[in-house]
Amino acid sequence: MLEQFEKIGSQALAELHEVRDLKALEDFRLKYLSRKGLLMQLLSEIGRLGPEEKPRAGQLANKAKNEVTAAFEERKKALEDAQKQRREFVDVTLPGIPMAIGRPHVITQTIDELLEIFGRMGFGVAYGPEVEDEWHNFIALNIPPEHPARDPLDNFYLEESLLLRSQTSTIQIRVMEKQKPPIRVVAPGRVYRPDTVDATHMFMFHQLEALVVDEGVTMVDMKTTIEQFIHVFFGADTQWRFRPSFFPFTEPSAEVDLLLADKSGGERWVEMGGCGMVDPNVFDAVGIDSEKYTGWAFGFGIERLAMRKYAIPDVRWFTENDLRFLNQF
Ligand code: 2NL
Repeated sequence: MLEQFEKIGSQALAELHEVRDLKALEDFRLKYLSRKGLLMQLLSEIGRLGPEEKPRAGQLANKAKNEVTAAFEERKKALEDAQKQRREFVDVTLPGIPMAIGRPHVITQTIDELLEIFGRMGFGVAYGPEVEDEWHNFIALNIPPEHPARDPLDNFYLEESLLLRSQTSTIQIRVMEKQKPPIRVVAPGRVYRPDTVDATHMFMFHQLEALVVDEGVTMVDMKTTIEQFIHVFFGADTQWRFRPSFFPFTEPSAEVDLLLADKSGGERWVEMGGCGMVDPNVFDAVGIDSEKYTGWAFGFGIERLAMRKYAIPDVRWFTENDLRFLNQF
């Protein structure tokens, strides 16, 4: 009986030595240490021994139980630590998780393309402030105080006669104030008008303006430049037309229309922007000799250009930050 106590103890320790995972450890616990396990059975049998064997048996049984329990706890901790480490292990040889790479917004891409095309035709680039004074936004552009374009309800006025510019012509005025002819420049930028937002209107959009001033500049230069641009940007077979119009800052003036396929398979003329020969009053305002110099200018809506080129039906999509839209460009 006494040898059996020692045998079971060392047998348990030997088996525990072979335990490699927590599942086997649990099997081990059930076999030896649980209420019906072998070691507990031995302890319960002590009661049936004679008085001369009992103390020694109790000693051995308790020693075996304590040793096995201690070894069990040690093993358990070791296995749990190993498992935790395995969970935290980083395999540096695995391929990395690719970073999501961003891209320029479709409007930025369009502006880049416009600057590239006009750059190849010899145009420089100018920028200007989005908060403007009435001189650059209206007065120098020959827009008188009573003109409807100056209506407070049609502009974002700030304090002290400042406003968010309603057209990028303000940049061209600033260019002509600083620089004397020859001038050959395009000006991209944001403009602001309090329009009710729908598929074709926003309170903010982008414009590209061009301005050419030199001696002997005529409407032929304007028409040729616009045609070259349309053929490069939209394709050489794109049809377009001038339609007579009026702007306070140009005389004569024209709207530029593109011929586009419409939904029902037909065609229709759509407006892209306006242009014209710089009004002599504008030259007078910036101190350029209107007897010596002539010039032409246009203003195109950049959203409109992108919408026509990529068949985008709704101007609101540009500012919704929906990646399903943006990732297509
Ligand atoms: C439109 C019309 C236009 C201009 C902008 C311009 C600038 C100066 C002098 C004369 Cl400094 N003209 N710019 C000329 C004609 C039309 O824009 O409907 N844009 C969307």
